[in-house]
Amino acid sequence: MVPSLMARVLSGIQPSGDVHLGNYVGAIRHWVTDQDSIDSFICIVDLHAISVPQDPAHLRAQTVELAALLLAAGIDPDRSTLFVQSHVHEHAELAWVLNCFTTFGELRRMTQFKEKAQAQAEGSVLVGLFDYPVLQAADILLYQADRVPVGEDQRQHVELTRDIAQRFNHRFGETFVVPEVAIPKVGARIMDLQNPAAKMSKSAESPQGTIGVLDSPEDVSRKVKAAVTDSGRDVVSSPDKPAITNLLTIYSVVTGRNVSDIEGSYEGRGYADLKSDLAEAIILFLSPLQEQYRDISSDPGRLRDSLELGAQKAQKVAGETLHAVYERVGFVPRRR
Ligand code: ATP
Ligand code: LTN
Repeated sequence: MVPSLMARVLSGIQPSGDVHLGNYVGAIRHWVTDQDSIDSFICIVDLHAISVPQDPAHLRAQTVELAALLLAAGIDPDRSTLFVQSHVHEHAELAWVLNCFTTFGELRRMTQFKEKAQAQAEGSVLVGLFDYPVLQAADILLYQADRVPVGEDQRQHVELTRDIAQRFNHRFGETFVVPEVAIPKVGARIMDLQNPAAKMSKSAESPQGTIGVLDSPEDVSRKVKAAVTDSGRDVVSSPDKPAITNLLTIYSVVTGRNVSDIEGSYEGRGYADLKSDLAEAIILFLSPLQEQYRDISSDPGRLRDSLELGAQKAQKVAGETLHAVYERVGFVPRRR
């Protein structure tokens, strides 16, 4: 296997909020299956997380939990490069340089910033929140990533990354790979159990509608039973039945059966049967992941070793890129 012949892909995930079924089936599972065909870098973005206030102990615990979950899901630290952003100081350093090649106007136009800033009084909007996309550009450009898989809401940040890379390359000669945005085909988009019009999300107001991958069987049953349903009583997937459609999608994802097959087996039965079977199916689906998670969490030394290996592999690539950048912008090299 020659890594340089495989596409390099960088994924970022925030250690804020509990990982839910949507994150798992929509993103993490793909990272696991793609490990053999791509050169995968997976970055737990703790520097980004502090762009909104965080409790230190909570942030630390969430970062460790996310790392353990990714390993439990099957990310192999030998095949993929899994690391914590703050372990690789080159991220913050490149972000500074890129700040000097990004305009105030560009950042002011970022939709995510506008939305998040609008929700707060001006006096409390942090500069880090404004600068968030530049740090994201540094994450991507340090690794010379060919592709960046993100949801639609992050497209604008990757477009900005491309602009910054092109600007830098134009001024100083080829330095960065200009990355492509990869928006995954919608496929299984899991919706909130309490509001099937909104996607299941870490930042949802009510945790009732979100199934955490570490939820206990009791919590899963309770949430599935409390899920909103549609009028009527036929178990069918259709545009006028968004709630039942979502339950059937989840059923299909966790069992591998297709939706029409599942519909067939509920002919003449009602929503209650569907819900109790679905709860069982989700519990069964999550159980190996939870078992692996417990196993990995019980050995903090091994977890730290995996993250150390990831940081070393990441830093090797990041260091080379930063070195080239420093040279190009005119910094005097340090005597080795
Ligand atoms: P937040 O609520 O803070 O935006 P989130 O739950 O939407 O968080 P992200 O961190 O934005 O999660 O996304 C992590 C990954 O999970 C992305 O690749 C995203 O496409 C995927 N993902 C998030 N929610 C869902 C969902 N409901 N169904 C399928 N995939 C999802
Ligand atoms: N902003 C992204 C998280 C993120 C990211 C990245 C994604 C930070 N750095 C680099 C891809 C590549 C989010 O909120 N999902």
